[in-house]
Amino acid sequence: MSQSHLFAVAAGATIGAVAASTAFIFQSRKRARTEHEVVGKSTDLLPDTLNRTIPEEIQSAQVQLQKLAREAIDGHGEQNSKDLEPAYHVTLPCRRSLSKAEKEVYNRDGFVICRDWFSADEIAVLKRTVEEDHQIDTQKISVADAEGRSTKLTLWWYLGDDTYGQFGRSASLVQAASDLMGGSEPYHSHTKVLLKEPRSGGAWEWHQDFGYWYSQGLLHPDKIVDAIIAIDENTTENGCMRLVQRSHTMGRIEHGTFGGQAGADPRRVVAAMNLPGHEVIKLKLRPGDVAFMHSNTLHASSPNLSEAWRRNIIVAYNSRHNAPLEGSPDGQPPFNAIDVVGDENIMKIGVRGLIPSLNKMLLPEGVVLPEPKLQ
Ligand SMILES: O=C(O)CCC(=O)C(=O)O
Repeated sequence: MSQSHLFAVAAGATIGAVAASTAFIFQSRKRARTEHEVVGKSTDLLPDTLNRTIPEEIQSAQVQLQKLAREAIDGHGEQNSKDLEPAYHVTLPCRRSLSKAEKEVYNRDGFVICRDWFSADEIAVLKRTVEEDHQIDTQKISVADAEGRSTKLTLWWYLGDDTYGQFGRSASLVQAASDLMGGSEPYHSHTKVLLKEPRSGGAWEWHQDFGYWYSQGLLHPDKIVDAIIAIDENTTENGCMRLVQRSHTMGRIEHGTFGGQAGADPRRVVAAMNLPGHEVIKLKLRPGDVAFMHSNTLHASSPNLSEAWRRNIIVAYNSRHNAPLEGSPDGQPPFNAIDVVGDENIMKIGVRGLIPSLNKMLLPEGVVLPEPKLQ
C-alpha cells in the first residue's frame, strides 16, 4: 500500500496513518461535505489485506519459515523458550484498581462496567473541553450508517498534555488496561471522541474492533483493550452501545461494508446472538463510568433519537508486544511508551484542548493547523 492512504473510519476503528521517518503524514481521500464535515468510509481497510501487503515482506517471511523448518529437521534450531514478559506496573499510586471479580467478568463476558471511575468534577472538565475545544469540531469525521444517517467522531494517535491525555495517561486507567492484557505494557493506539448528536446522531453497525485492527497488522486480540469513558448518560433513547456477551471468545469474524462503515458478516452476528449465554447487553453508562471492552467483542449502537447528546471518549490501549507488523496497512502507531501521570492530574490541568501537530490527528486535506485556543 502506498505511503499515503485513505482513511476512513469505521466502527471502532481507525483511520490511516503512515510513518514517514519521524513524522506521520496523513492524507486522505475524504470529501469535504461542509466546511466542518468530512465524510469517511472504510472499504480500503477491508478485506484483501494480504494482497495489499508488500509482496517482498511475504516472500521474506516465507524464506524465514523455510529456514526454521530446515533447522528443526537438522535438529540444531534454537530452542524456542521465550520467557513471559514480567508484569507491568505503573510506578505512581492508583486511586482505583480492578477487583478480581471485575477482571473475571471481563474475561468471561468480553467487557466490564466500572461505575464512577472518574468523579463528577473530572467529567465536568472533560465535557467542557469537548464543548470548547475547536479541534474536536473542525477535525471531526462523519461516517454514514446503513440507513444514511451520519455519526461523528474525532480521532488522534498520540497522547498529549491536553485534558484527554490526562485521562488516557492516568495511572489507574493505564494499570487497569495492563491488567486486562495479562500484565503487558500498554501504549496508546488512539483516542476518539464519539459525538452522537441529539435527534440525528447515526448508528454504528455490528462489528468487532479487531475486525479492523487485524487488517492494520496487529497479531493479538487479547492485547488491545478499549476504555470507554462516558461523558453523558448513555441510554436506550440516545443510542447507547450494545454488546454481545461472550462474543470475544469466537475469534475474528469477516467484515464487509455497510453504508460508510465496516460491519461483521451479519449471518454470523445473528448466529452468535442465538448462542446460549450470548445475550445482547445494553451498555447503559452514567457520566464517569468506564467500560473496558475486548477487541473481539461484537458491538453496535442505535441512532440517537432523543433530545440529549451522547458523547463518550474511547481510549484504545495496545500492548508493547503487539505493535503492528512491518509493512502493514496504515492505522496503528508503533510502540511509544505512555508518560503516565497521577490520577490527580486531570483536575490540575483542567480544560486544555488538542494540539494537532502533537496528537497527529486525521487532518482534512488542505487544512492548516490552527493554534489551540484553550490553555
Ligand atoms: O459509540 C458508539 O456508539 C460505538 C462506537 C464504536 O463502535 C467504535 O468506536 O468502535
